[in-house]
Formats: sequence, structure tokens, C-alpha cells
Amino acid sequence: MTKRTVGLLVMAYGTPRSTEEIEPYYTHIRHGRKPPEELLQDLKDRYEAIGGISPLARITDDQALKLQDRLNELHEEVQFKAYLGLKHIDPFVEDAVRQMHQDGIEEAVSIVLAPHYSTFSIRSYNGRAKEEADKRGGPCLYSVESWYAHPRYVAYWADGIRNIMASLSDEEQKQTCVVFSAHSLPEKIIRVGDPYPQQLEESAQLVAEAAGIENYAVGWQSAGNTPEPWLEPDVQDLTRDLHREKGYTGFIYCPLGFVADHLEVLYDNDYECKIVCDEIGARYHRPPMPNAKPEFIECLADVISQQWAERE
Ligand code: FEC
Repeated sequence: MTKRTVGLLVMAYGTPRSTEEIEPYYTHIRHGRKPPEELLQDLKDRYEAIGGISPLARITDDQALKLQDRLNELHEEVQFKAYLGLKHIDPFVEDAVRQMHQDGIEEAVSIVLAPHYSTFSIRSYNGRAKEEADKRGGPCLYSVESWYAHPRYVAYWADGIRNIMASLSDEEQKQTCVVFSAHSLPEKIIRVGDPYPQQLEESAQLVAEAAGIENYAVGWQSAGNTPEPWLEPDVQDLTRDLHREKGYTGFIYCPLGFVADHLEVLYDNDYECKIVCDEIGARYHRPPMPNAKPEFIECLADVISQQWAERE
């Protein structure tokens, strides 16, 4: 008997796959407004600094495929088929939903490769998927809203912190602070009761407890280039303040809001935060990102399996 195929809609931010794609990608992020030459050049320079282009496209493909394969090992009753839907470049979220519909998929589980819920991120991805599915008359979507507190995600980061701490002397450990962060968003999200800041705070607390660390702080990174206020403190200012006020001589950066090596981590953490650490004479550390590591794929497979089991 052939198994029923269930869609696995994996949604992620997307990244240019060549330098030529940087401008249309940035224009899409800016809601269709072409970036002024100066901003475009600044973005091109940042990609150049991390090797010309981001590794994100390859990693996202890998994550989706490995997740599909793991789910098919775990579930005998159905066959999961992965569809990639990106926020700012093709294949867009809508393309993926349309393809599922054309392939005759009637039910699909969807997940965003970002752990915390916010109106700017998860709601926007899930909303776009639902709108397209409604327009086409299917598939029926079971969408994960957030998964930041999953014990495997917490354990992943706690292990990363413990591994770094184990390489330090007792004295260095006492003088090291863990900085947890996620992508900053316009501060106005707080006024609409967005749970994003609380989820990051909770996430940090869970990881800190699991890692057994007391010295930690929570900040925001990668704020956009707009005049409106963004969530603060920015991780770079936070690093300087913590060094001045508490005398820390080492920092472990855990960008909990991201799950892959990409521009916001390779540039904003590994380059910009490292510069601040060098300036103040502190050690810079960052655990490896989850990417498509088996323990992270297992975490995502748990989240999807649970959403599938609770679909009714
Ligand atoms: O190419 C790469 O390797 C980097 C991919 C990338 C990820 C990412 C994640 C998030 N963003 C979020 C929110 C915003 C808001 C704005 C914004 C702007 C940019 C720009 C680039 C960019 N983002 Fe991004 N983000 C990535 C890349 N992001 C490039 C434009 C230039 C710049 O500011 O650097 C402001 C948009 C506006 O002007 O209105 C808001 C959030 C996440 C994490 C959740 C998710 O992955 O969806 C939130 C990866």
C-alpha cells in the first residue's frame, strides 16, 4: 500500500545565492523600495567580509532535507515531503504552498527556522503561507508557532557553553559572561504585546540553568538601518557596559534567535562583537551554530512530530 504524502513546509529567511541577487533581495526586504547605493554597497561589503556570499542557502537546503529524511525514519504511517519557502527570495513561501497544492498535498506541517515567535517573523511567515493556502483551497496547514523552549534546543546551547567553559581556567570562568541574543526588532512591537522579548528572556534563562552558569545577560543584535528606535541593549554596547561595570574579561556569544551560520552571526557577532572584545582586551567565544547537526535535526523532528500528532 502506498503511503499518504504529508507536506513539510520549511520556511526560512533566505539569502542571495550570488552577488547579482543582493540588490533584488535587499529590495524585497525593504518592501519593494530599491536600496540607495550607499546602503547597497554597505551590504555588499558585509557579504564580502564573510567570504563573498552567505553559506545560509546551502545550510537551509541541508536542514530541510535532513529533517524530511529523519521524519521519514520516525514515521511509518505517512511519507513527509519537504518544500522550502523563503521570506525574501525564491522559492518564496507562496511558491512552496502553490507547489504543494499542485502536487495534490492535502495536509502539511509547517515550521519556521527561527525559534521565537514575533509578529515580524513567525506570524508573517505563517500568515503568508495560510493566505496562499486559502487562496488555492489547500493544503490544510498545521503551523508551529514557536519552539525556543524545546529541551533539545536548550541542551544544544547549554552543551556549547559548557564546552567553551571547560577550555577555560577556574579564574577565567569566573570572569566570563554569556551574552544571549536575538535579532532586534522595532521597539513598537512591545506596545502591541508581542511575546518576542519575553521568549528570548525565558530562552536565556533555560539555557543558563541547563549550563549551570550565573553570569549572563540578554541583548539584541543586527538592528535595522531605520530612524525608529529598535529593541536595546545592542550586544556591542552591552559588552562594553558589562566590561566596565562588572570587569568581565571574556564573553561567550549565544545568538539563540538564529539557527545557522549566516551574515548576522558571521559578521555581527564574529566580526563586530570580536572588534569590541579586542578593544577592551576580552576573550571572544561563540558556540558553533546548530546548522544541520544531527542533534538539532532531532529537535526539529520532535517539534514537527508533536505538531502532527496534535493536529486534530
Ligand atoms: O544572508 C544572510 O546570511 C543573512 C540572512 C538574514 C537572516 C535574518 C534574520 C532576521 N531578520 C529579522 C528582521 C529584520 C528586520 C529588518 C531586517 C533587515 C535585514 C537586512 C538583511 C537581513 N535582514 Fe533580517 N536577516 C537576514 C538578513 N531583518 C541583509 C537588510 C540590511 C541590514 O539591515 O542588514 C529591517 C527591514 C526593514 O527595513 O523593514 C525587521 C529577524 C530575523 C530572525 C528571524 C528569521 O530568521 O526570520 C526577526 C537570517
